[in-house]
Amino acid sequence: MPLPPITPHPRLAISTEVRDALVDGHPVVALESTIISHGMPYPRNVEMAREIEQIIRDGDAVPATIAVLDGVPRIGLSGDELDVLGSDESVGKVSIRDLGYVAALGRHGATTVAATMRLAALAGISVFVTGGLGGVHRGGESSMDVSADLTEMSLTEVAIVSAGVKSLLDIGRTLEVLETLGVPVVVYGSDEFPSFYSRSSGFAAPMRLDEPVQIAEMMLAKWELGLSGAISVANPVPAADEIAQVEIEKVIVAALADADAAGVRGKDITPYLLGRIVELTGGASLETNIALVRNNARLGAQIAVEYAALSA
Ligand code: PSU
Ligand code: MN
Repeated sequence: MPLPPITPHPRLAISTEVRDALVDGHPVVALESTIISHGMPYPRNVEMAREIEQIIRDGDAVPATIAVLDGVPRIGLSGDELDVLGSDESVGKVSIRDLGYVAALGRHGATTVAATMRLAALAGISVFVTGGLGGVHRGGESSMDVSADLTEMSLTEVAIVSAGVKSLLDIGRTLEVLETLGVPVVVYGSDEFPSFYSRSSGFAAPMRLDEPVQIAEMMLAKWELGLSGAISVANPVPAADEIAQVEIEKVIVAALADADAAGVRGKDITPYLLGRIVELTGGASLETNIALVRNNARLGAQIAVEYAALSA
């Protein structure tokens, strides 16, 4: 077996399949695990995780789902390990600040966008697919509840494909913070920034590209210029699967009121709201959520294939 181009990081456990792909310069797509453990109910979460991995494979790339198991950051998981993440109640939500803690204590952790990005970059993976980004929460200008996903994007060299930012966050302030942090936001094939459940948000696309190869060229150009940090690629949910903005807005307002009444704060807010929105929409939001992740997986694989070709 050929040796990896760089010494593998001593704190990471990279699966054989992912390591071989990285050594060969084959396209690899990282996937997060908070969406599995804290973003969707069991067993749909595990079914989604397996299906997404298959979509990436069908797109000629290797999937690398990332999580912490027994304190070890793992890059590339087995089907059984996905099942543990989806069903074991002891799996915590791990963002950047939590990584050292769960690693030292030997715990399981589902990694957020921020933590997954960092681990993907440590492993040498350049493309990452998720559902929605964290951002500035509504009222964040006084609560200061701003996801570490945003600061991490200013640091880590990964292209991250999402369906935009949910309107349970403050989309306008989230876009402003990303601009301040120097993070480019590229909308794929649309002039409007998407709001996760909907193709529209009321905010214009800061940048627009229509071809995966253009996104790969932008990755290369940005990073060769020494501009570290991520490229946020926002991929609007397919029209057939979207929930109209006016409709989801009513549900979000109700869910936010419920969170307030229940006293939910900090890292528990996003999982709580996602669960409540699924209940209030009678499951429709879950179908939209799964559809948009599928759509992101298809685009992510295409970008990874183009980027691998350009980097060869
Ligand atoms: N948005 C979703 N589903 C999710 C998340 C966001 O539609 O599962 C998760 C992601 O892992 C994201 C995290 O990184 O929530 C943000 O949490 P916080 O705001 O606590 O940083
Ligand atoms: Mn927060």
